[in-house]
Amino acid sequence: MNILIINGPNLNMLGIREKGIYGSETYEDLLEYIKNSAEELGVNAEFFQSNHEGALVDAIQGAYGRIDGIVINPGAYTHTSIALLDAVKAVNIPTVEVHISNIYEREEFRHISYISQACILSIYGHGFLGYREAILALKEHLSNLS
Ligand code: CA2
Repeated sequence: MNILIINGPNLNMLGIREKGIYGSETYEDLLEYIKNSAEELGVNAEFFQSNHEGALVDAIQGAYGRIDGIVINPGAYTHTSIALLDAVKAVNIPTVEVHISNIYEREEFRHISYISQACILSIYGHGFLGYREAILALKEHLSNLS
């Protein structure tokens, strides 16, 4: 089972500022955590991070025919991007949305998630654990399909 983990803008800056919201661990720590989780859960994980909306769309399109499930934290594009929503709809790959923080308990502009409409599940406010939960949910979802 091949899973693509996509992280959007500024997630590469984790641990540098706003530690009260996102914690003090870095993006490299996050990758390490997801790699270990994926290994334990017996899935093959591939990683992509970009600060550019079009590059994120390209990564989703590039998953077509190759990847069984997507875990995506679109960062601030969550709240603005119809292009990312359309990309997930276009490839029709089971996708789980993850947010480290609880976007629904923060500023009102973070309460909208366009991509959630195309996702089988949205996980928010569980920190790094949310990524592990997302992989597990995809595993369950995909095993129910086969
Ligand atoms: O909670 C999440 O995972 C978010 O997707 C993180 C995004 C934010 O725009 C979303 O509303 C919620 C931000 C990514 C990290 O941004 C940083 C900001 C300052 C310092 C370090 C990272």
